[in-house]
Amino acid sequence: MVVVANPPVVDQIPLLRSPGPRDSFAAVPVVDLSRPGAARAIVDACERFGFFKVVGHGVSADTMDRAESEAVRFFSQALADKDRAGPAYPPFGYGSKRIGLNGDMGWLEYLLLAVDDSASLSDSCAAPSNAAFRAALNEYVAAVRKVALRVLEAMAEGLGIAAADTLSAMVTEQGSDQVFRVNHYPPCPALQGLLGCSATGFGEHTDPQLISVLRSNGTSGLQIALPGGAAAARWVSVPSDRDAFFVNVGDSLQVLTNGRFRSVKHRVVTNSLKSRVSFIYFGGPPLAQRIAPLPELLGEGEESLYKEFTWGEYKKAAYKTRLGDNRLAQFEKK
Ligand code: GA4
Repeated sequence: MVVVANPPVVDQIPLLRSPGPRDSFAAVPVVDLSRPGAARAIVDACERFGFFKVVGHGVSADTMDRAESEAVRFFSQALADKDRAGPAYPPFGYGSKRIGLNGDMGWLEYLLLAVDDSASLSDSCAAPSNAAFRAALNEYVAAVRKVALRVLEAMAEGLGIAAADTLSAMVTEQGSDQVFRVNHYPPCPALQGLLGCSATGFGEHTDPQLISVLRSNGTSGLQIALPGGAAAARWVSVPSDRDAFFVNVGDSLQVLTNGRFRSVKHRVVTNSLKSRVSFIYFGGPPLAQRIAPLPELLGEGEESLYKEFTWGEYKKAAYKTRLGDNRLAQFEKK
């Protein structure tokens, strides 16, 4: 009898070209939230890249460090203990390597958690059960959500929308669909020998919500696609900054602005030596929220580029797609 060993799991994870120094996105737009002019700078960055870095946010290093060290402690447990916090589908809790429901794989493990109306981790998911970890995450989520709301208010101001809370209210309304994700990308030394290649940590995708706010430890790995016009998009590496937040425009915000803001394509490349830990807050609206261009943003005679849909409809459609699919395509008016 021939016994065929299961292929090592890394065989199922696509490879990417390892980033080099020349791929570094030195020109990442930096917005100081504490200074006048932030609103204008945010709108500019959202139009050009759908991505920017936030400093001057006022979140204490303590809040970030405590959440990070508790996360490191959680992920250093034995797999059997972590599995007790899962499976991640449907969809909340601990997950490892499998992303979504349709066969995407990445070199990571994660916690996917729901955030309730009062900005705490939802009690409907018992994971993580450790009280110190939960408390640290709750403190962090409350702080990062405030940053997200300030950014959404600044966007409305920069876009010239009269009601300052037009966008932020969508993620503070009762029943808003807020999600929090803790990602751990272990180093992938198996690939050290394969010259120039790294495992995909999280494959290329856009985020479906309005806005995502990310913070990572000092290990790089995040890349964004710079719009290439007629040419192919160029992937650039975002230098890590553990004291800053990085904001992504999501698909829903692209639609609300009728394409003026870009939903940024991004991915994570695994480091061969160091682990990366990241936290991402995803601000989504209630399921019944209609996602359509804000009337204030439509010029005379300008029509929506998209068919009408609710966030619930978009989310349902998103979960049927593969990570790298263009999810908005089926909602574009031809
Ligand atoms: C991308 C943004 C968030 O991480 C997420 C992801 C979700 C998941 O991991 O379950 C999705 C992905 C994300 C988009 C398409 C679908 C759903 C995996 C996937 C293949 C939590 C989200 O909301 O959408």
